[in-house]
Amino acid sequence: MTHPKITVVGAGNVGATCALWAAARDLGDVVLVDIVDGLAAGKALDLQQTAPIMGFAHGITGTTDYEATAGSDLAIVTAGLARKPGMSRDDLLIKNAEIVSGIIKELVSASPDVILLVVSNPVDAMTSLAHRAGGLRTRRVVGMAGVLDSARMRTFIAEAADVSPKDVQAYVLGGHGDTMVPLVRHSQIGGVPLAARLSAEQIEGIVERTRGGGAEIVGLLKTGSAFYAPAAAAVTMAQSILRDERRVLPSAAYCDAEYGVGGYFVGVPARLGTGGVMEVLEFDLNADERAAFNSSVAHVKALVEKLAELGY
Ligand code: 2OP
Repeated sequence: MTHPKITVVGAGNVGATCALWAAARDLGDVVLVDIVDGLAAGKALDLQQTAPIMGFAHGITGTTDYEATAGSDLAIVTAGLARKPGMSRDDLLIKNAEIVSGIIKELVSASPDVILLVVSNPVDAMTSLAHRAGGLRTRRVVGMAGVLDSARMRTFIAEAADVSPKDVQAYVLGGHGDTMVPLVRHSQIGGVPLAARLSAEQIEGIVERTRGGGAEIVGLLKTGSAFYAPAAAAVTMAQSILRDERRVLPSAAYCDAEYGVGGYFVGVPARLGTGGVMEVLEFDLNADERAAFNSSVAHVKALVEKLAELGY
């Protein structure tokens, strides 16, 4: 695609930063949408005026009207409430279900071939809702979570090991919440297992800080949640899809037989390229990892079933 069209729904901190990162990487023409009059248009105009300085060629526009999103190749959905200190992501379920459901219907009506990349929380449940509300094939719907959680884990490992975060590989699977599963055994520093360089206490501390990574930032900001790293994670996934990079990235992807999940969107390694999720890759999980993963999946299933009871 020479000029992919990317819609970003929600011009708050996450959405506006997605537009910024997408523009900086010259991914395509960006349409930023928000219900608040002037918000998307103002931020888009401001971002467009960085083009001469940052050197990107694509355009950015802002609107309240979904007609302007028509023919989008990919849509990043960031709209919805963010949590406040003391809240869990699950506390956003009902309100964000109402918001996201309406957005998905508008998006797919204007762009029947769109790929949906969901960021709104609780993201595994919102991704499942987006799939049902949009009626798209499962591979064309994916949620952003594992790239963010893994980036946090990689950052903490790099800090503790005094190495570049670029040379740290870490994987976090399962739901994007307190039950997420940092896979210590599959994480490495330049190919070297963590245990070769970090103590058991350090590793346990990193696992706990990763699980609490979102809440740590909410506690500091007090008025909302993280947005720079979530946006960078979403745009990295979008780039792999739009440029057919076929990166293997932890993503909330549809799993049926995979990992024995049985038909839900949950965080797993996914090969992202043209058409969205090309493949779910299966890690070898030991008994403890499998138990933690199954527990996380069960939590996601409970949220999805709660949405189904409410008609989503
Ligand atoms: C986070 O973990 C917002 O869920 C996102 O920061």
